[in-house]
Amino acid sequence: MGLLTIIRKARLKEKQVRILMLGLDNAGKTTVCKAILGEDVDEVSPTLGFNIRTIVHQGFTLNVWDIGGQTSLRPYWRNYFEQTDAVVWVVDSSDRARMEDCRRELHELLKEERLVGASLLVFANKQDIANAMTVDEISSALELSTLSSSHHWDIQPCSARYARLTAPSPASSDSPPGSAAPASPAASLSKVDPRIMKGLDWVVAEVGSRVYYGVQNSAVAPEAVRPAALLA
Ligand SMILES: Nc1nc2c(ncn2[C@@H]2O[C@H](COP(=O)(O)OP(=O)(O)OP(=O)(O)O)[C@@H](O)[C@H]2O)c(=O)[nH]1
Ligand SMILES: [Mg+2]
Repeated sequence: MGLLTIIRKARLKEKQVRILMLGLDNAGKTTVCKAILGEDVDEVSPTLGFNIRTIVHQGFTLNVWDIGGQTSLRPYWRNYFEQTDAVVWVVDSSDRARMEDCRRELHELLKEERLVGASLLVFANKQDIANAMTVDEISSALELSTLSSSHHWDIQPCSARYARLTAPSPASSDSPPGSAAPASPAASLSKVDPRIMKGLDWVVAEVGSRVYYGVQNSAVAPEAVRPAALLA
């Protein structure tokens, strides 16, 4: 067993997970992070470098690298590949015009040797927008099934602006007089789309299983790869 393998196993045993969050610009990567952390999703601007966010989920510490997706920044993505346990690829499901760009960038990314064996979670974000592409349409447009020989993958539909969508408007309370006060907008801001949390569940289950059954970033034998989306 090589030294790097030993280090990776030790890190996973400590339940430290390194996640790269990538995707085209405007996909909603930063907003997804903010939603998970219960921050105000209205306060977001394009990421010009990267943000590191720490998310504790099911006893795992997820170190999430949220990296800017603008075209000029994409050549720098490779600086972050080392020791990646999982890639979270965020898609703007309403951006039909750039879905082919999205497919190309994803497949280029996953050719990278340092990412072989890293699990892939696709967030089909912005499902709240009318006429957003469905999970099936996005899976097909991104040709996810062709990635099965090298990566475990799953796809989750979601909306990072779920908190905003579900926040009660101040004038809309229909509580009878004397009843408990309705949830304040601030309280509802901390709500996150449960489908995002389901995606994180999948990531920790995937990465956690390697502690016992294998080591991340080793080449995965094709027969061992079973996309969760197909198992459901
Ligand atoms: N309707 C809707 N808008 C969203 C959603 N998620 C993000 N947005 C909006 O999409 C825009 C881009 O969001 P960001 O989180 O900055 O996107 P990003 O992927 O981090 O972009 P870069 O940092 O440039 O790579 C913002 O105006 C967000 O408010 C969503 O689920 N629904
Ligand atoms: Mg961003």
